[in-house]
Amino acid sequence: MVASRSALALLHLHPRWHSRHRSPKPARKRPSRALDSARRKASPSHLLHRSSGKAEIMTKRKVIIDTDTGVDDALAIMLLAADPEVDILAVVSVFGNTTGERAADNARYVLDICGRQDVPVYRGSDVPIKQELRMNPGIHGEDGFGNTGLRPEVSVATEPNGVDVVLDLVYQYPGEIDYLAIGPQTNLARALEREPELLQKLRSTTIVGTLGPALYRDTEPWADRRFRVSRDPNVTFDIDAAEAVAAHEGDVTWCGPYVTRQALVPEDFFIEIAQSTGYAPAELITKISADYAGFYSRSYPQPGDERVMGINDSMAVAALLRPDLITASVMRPLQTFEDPATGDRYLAGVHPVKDETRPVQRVVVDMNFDGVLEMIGETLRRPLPWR
Ligand SMILES: [Ca+2]
Repeated sequence: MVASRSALALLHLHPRWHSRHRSPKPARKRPSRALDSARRKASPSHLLHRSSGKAEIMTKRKVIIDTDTGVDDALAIMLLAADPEVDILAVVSVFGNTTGERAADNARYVLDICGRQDVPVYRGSDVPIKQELRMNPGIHGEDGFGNTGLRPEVSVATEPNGVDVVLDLVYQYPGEIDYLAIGPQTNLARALEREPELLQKLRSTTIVGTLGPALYRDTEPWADRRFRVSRDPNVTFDIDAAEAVAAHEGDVTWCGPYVTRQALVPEDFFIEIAQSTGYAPAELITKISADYAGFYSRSYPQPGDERVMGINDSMAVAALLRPDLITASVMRPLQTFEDPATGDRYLAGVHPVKDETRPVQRVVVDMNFDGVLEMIGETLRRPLPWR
């Protein structure tokens, strides 16, 4: 009896554990419109796994990455690019930390550095659904890469459009894809306009955004020191997109700054790995993060003036790949709040009202930060090539 109670407690704390390990739904045929079929042939989604002398087919986890590639996005992409059990079907760009164009090229650059030329990158949304375009040059530099000017040998083409590719992949692999959105949710919203059941056709959707869980009847959830610096740009830069995602049913997990800003990693952590290994991915992080770490160190002063940096987007990757690292989450409907001083609008998970009709989505409350850091360290110390 004790054992079964423990098992229930585990499921309660980690509600996605069950859903992440369910069997994929049977595939449904649908014609592909924009997908590069050559790429699919080049990267099989199955690999031969040998154990106990017998050959077994092990299905890789299929992931789409939707990114406004800045510094922490680069690290997040690396975590997925290095994982032999992950098949990155596509990387789609979105404006945010930088322009959509640079976000695409930066993602290409990261993947090339990691030896993952096989992973395709597509241009997604360059502007929000309705509101004016805003970006984050003060944190990630004009180019998203700390004004280093690094660019891939070949820029990402404007066609096919990333939203078309996402829809094609979802129809090709219904119920099998884990979607990771680590920028504004504009691509998701545009895909939802065309496929209202998108989130139900995905295996899961993990998003960096929301203020987290609002206190009971709180009307000002943004008034928290964790948000005083850069707030929640992924949501505020396109609130209409965020609201569209929040309004649809699906296995959606929001991992916002409430969680991610708690983990400020010493800059020396990355410098030490780069210097001791000489590996290109770790060296890239140290190259592009000098200004980024300066921003975080000024914004969140540390004892002894230690320089630190945020790893926001890596938290979402950890939540996706290692749900055991989520130490607490709550299921909540999401509600929009407006800060009258700035006019910025936010989403926060609120307590359900009587006869609640809004979709209930998962809001991460806390994570095992040491576990996430260990995951990052193991990744960056892994010799190339990563495939
Ligand atoms: Ca991001």
